[in-house]
Amino acid sequence: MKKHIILVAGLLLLSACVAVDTTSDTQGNTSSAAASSEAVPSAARVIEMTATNWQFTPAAVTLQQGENAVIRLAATAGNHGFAVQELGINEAVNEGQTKDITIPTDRPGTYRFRCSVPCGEGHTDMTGTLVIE
Ligand SMILES: [Cu+2]
Repeated sequence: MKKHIILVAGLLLLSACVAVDTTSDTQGNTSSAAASSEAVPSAARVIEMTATNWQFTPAAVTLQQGENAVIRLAATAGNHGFAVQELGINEAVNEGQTKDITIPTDRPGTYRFRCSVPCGEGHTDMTGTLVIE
């Protein structure tokens, strides 16, 4: 089930931006996705997310309390950031890069994530919702 979700997300990524040459090999290749990321626990759930001008896709993520979760953020257009102030997360991802962001899930709640890198006119609208339930 999870592999199917990852595969679908990977295909979406692929179709959304064929020009991106990411360092990970997750695009359509789920079998080695976990092994390619040394910092990610093998049991972690990976949520594929893209940052473009000017939105995160998906813009809503729901995680379970206590699970190991990683948001694999690909900046497919523009330089962006991913910040959750309450969780102490602030990562910058340049265009063409993919970064794995480990999400602490020990505190349930609804959090706002936002772009933390000034990226143009839509910057302040670049937000999303992270729910830990
Ligand atoms: Cu921005």
